[in-house]
Amino acid sequence: MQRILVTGGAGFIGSNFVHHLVEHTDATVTVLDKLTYAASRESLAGLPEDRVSLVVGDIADAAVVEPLVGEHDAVVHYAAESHNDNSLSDPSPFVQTNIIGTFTLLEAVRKAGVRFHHISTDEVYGDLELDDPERFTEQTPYNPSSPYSSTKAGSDLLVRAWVRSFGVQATISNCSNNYGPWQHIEKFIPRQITNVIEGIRPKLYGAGLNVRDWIHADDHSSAVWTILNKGEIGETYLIGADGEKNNLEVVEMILQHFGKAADDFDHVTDRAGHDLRYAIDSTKLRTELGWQPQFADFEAGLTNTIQWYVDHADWWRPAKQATEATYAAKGQ
Ligand code: NAD
Ligand code: TDX
Repeated sequence: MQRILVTGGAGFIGSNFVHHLVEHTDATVTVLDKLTYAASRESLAGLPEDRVSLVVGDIADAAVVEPLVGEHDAVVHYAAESHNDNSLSDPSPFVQTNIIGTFTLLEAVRKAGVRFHHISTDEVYGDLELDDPERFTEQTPYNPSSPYSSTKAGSDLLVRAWVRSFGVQATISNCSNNYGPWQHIEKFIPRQITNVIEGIRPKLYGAGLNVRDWIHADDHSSAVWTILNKGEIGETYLIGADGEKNNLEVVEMILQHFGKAADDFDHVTDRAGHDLRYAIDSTKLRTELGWQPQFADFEAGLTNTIQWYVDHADWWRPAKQATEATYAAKGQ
């Protein structure tokens, strides 16, 4: 599998995957990315030009997608509108990119006979009670809550139908919450790290008891490469690293890292329809394909990530004021 097309490869997790391919494989990579507000060319800077190229374009534009897909051996599809809060303010680009964009890619891989891997989220399963002993598995019924997660669920179902009806050679992965370098500062962990650096108190939605199952983006990348190479066509794999933490615990860790008092944060307006808890059982991926995460210690991974944001203020600071103004207008 030598020529790989990575959609959304200038975003947070997609760019991590491109770095992973350059470091751990001999594949050549084309990134197809619309360069929305969430993208960053800097995340791809310094990669070898004979291995990685960028095409700026929209995954929903068949005139761009179809010739490009035909020149590759596999498509790994990360491109999406990815932020729940934005999907509550304006769902329209979520339907366009996540559903129409995925449909456009599926038609292209169907015509060209190209292998497809679809990146999705655990949010398609809805949420769990805090004291539920069960975690999400590949058998959990779909029950998405937000415009974001419902469009991701819709895109997953399109992939399943294209496998069954047209014989498209596709796999799907549903991963839990990622953290690491290059994540946009609208997202929870980078927002709170950069708040503390800027002297702003962290902002917790509601009581802060909602639980997320954190995984380092590098572990997500190694899992996707494993599935692309060893996964069974038509199968879904859940990706997670047993990293459950509630939001309050994460904010307290960040405050402690900077030597601040544990209660030096604000409770703000809760997210509408806020999912309570996500938790992944990744037994299938571990036992059938032999994958294991490398960042088992969340606190160590968080410390590295904090240091990365300290060292890369030139990258995120230009977006900070506008990001906070958007939240402030919503009481968040
Ligand atoms: P991101 O918002 O950081 O990056 C998305 C990228 O897609 C950006 O570079 C953007 O420019 C590009 N893009 C958006 N619309 C496009 C279009 N129409 N055409 C071409 N490119 C377009 O997102 P992320 O957090 O890196 O998430 C990547 C994927 O992983 C998404 O599919 C998301 O659903 C999934 N995922 C994310 C997480 C998480 O915790 N962030 C967890 C599980 C799954
Ligand atoms: O300022 C905040 N305060 C806060 O308490 C923000 C931005 C978030 N939160 C809470 C909401 C969630 O419970 O933190 C948790 C994480 O929030 P997000 O970073 O917005 O992530 P989430 O909504 O869980 O979705 C993420 O994981 C699954 C990604 O954004 C999705 O793309 C992915 O599918």
